[in-house]
Amino acid sequence: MFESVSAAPPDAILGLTDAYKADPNPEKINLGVGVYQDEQGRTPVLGTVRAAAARLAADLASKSYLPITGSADYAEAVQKLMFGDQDEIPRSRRAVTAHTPGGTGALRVTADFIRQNFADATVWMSQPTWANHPAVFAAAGVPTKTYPYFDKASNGLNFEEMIAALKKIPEGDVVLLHGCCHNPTGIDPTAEQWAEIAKTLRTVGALPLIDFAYQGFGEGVKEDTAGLQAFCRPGEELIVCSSFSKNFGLYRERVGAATFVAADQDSMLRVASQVKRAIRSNYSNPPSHGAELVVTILQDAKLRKQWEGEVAEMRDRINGMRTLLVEKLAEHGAPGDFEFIKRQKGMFSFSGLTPDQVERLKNDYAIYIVGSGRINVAGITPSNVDRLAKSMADVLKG
Ligand code: PLP
Ligand code: TYF
Repeated sequence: MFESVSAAPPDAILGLTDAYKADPNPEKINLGVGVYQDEQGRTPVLGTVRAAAARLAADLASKSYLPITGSADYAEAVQKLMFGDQDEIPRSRRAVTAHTPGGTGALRVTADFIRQNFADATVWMSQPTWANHPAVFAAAGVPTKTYPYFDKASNGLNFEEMIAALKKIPEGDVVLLHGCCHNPTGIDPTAEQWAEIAKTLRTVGALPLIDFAYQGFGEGVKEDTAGLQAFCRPGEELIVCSSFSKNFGLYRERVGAATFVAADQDSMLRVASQVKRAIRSNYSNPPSHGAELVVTILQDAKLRKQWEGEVAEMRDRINGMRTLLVEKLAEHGAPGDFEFIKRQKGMFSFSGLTPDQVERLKNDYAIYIVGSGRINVAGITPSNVDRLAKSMADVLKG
């Protein structure tokens, strides 16, 4: 039967890593997949993760199954991390958090939940958004549509058109927002804009779905919850899909969470039963190790503080590279104003490079960038920034 199977296209982002690995050029630069790298181009295991792993190895109690939604300790730690001092939601016990395999697992559980419980709902996504977003919802049979987000002219947010589109969304639809560090643009709404977005969704009766994959990479672990907070009003519903791949460097451990905030505890219990149903027929129950590492770090005051320092170090290095890249582009006479790169938040920079220019960078300079022109700033180092800026300047000059 397999002879009738046609080849599927590679993942637009992960496929780029394969092409990079196969490139024999010793000066090649990988700015594709969103993985943090240090000054030496390595993706290190965080010191806090090493310390937590050592503790877990010594104290390992059991490898029996976890509950379908994971451990209660993890759910509590995740809620504390994202809701912070604003603890009305955890206190009123109106949210259920399921530990999922990564942020992608959280999105898929959410997609299945939406399909099974709101059969007519459409999920609205920013234009552009993470390449995997439409695919995850499509795989679950959930229709998707887009709302305007990026303004090419200003390299900023097209807020007026975004709000105008959100105002037309039918009641009962779901609106996917990036909690911080928008992927791929690096452009986040301001606090005032978040408040207006929340108000608009409230008015039309749409359900907010926050994808929170980069907490700590924008302004800070606490600061980056500002957008989310706009939706946390007593009695209001929302869904949050968290990922700890980036901020704990736990990519391959697959640590994420889907949190469903209901109006009250009674409603939450019914939602929780449906979330469990969605998980049972998917992966049954989550893997434990990565989540145990996260809980160990977040529950220990000293490790927690140290972890915040490690996140700050990653954030500061990325921002340092933004500044350096802008300087180097000017030095090499790249045409245009690149100050916007410094204003963008998180790992990515939407560079404005055209698909043609991205292709030339790959073929002629062995520099790998996603076709949309998205650069993983975390892949820039003091040793490759000069060659990168010179190559970018070359292709930009035509
Ligand atoms: N959502 C966004 C916006 C992302 O950039 C990513 C990146 O990996 C994810 C979700 C998925 O995270 P994970 O790797 O934990 O599945
Ligand atoms: O956008 C990125 O680069 C990260 C990593 O299918 C990623 O979110 C990319 C593609 C993918 C899974 C993860």
